[in-house]
Amino acid sequence: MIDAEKIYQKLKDEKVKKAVEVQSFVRYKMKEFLHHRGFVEIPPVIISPITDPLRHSTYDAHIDYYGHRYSLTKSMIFHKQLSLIPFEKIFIFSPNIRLEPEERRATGRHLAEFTQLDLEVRDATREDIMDLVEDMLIEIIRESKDKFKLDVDVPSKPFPQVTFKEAYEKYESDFEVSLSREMETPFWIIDMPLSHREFYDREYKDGVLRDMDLVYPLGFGEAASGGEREYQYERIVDRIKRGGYDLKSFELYLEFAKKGLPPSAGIGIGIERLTRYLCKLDSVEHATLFPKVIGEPGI
Ligand code: ASN
Repeated sequence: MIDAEKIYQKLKDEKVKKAVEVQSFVRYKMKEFLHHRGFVEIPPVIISPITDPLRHSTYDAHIDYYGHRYSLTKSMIFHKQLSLIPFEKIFIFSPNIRLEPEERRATGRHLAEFTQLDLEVRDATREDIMDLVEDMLIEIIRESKDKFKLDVDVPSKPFPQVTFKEAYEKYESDFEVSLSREMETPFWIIDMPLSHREFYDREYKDGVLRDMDLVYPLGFGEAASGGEREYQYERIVDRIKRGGYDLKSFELYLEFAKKGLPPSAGIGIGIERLTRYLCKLDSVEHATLFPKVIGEPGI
């Protein structure tokens, strides 16, 4: 049952009000920053026959319309690649639906509906994107801290980097949580193995990818993920097969890949997670007015 009283009280919660104000400012500043760097904002895609299959388990959400099956967008990765046919640099405030399993509820970082600032740049390297994100976050954290008197440190460049292998050897599978608790500044985990990521992140050594996660310090966990992309038809086919997928599920995407996709790199930054980090909230559910908390009905 939907708890209307709880939702009503949340709308009067000063902590939530402030977080949404901070988020509004963050979105405005992100747009400004990216416009200055020559990016074009494209509108979000909410339903499509192609969406991110995602490596981790989420339940599929579909709607059927005139005999066509549309998925609700889990991420716009494929549309980002296609948007680089007309444009060199694009971004979207992309609403994503991910019907996450119950066990993710306790992370404080997952909602069934959230928004990511998703950006992609033609002919870019992973390092170009890391450099851009560092500049953008430093500016946004500094300006939000000043405007809202936030208790957050302004990081400096370059953010520390650790490879997946180093992190795994030190902390085993829980490395992201352990490192996040230990660090005092945002940092990158790079070179994820193929088994941990989707087929669209580019492989450069046997089974190692040209990709990266940005992680917040003080236990706030994953902030963003991205990488360089596979864009050549034959390589994409090979990666889909090695990922254990049926080629048929990606028929349409493969048709586009055959016609030609530009090389690119990009990243997606969770907006509610950034808000949570800036405002030091215990959960992303307090970073938005109408959260879809995992396992709990919302409006
Ligand atoms: N937005 C991510 C990226 O650019 C993909 C995702 O959200 N799964 O790599």
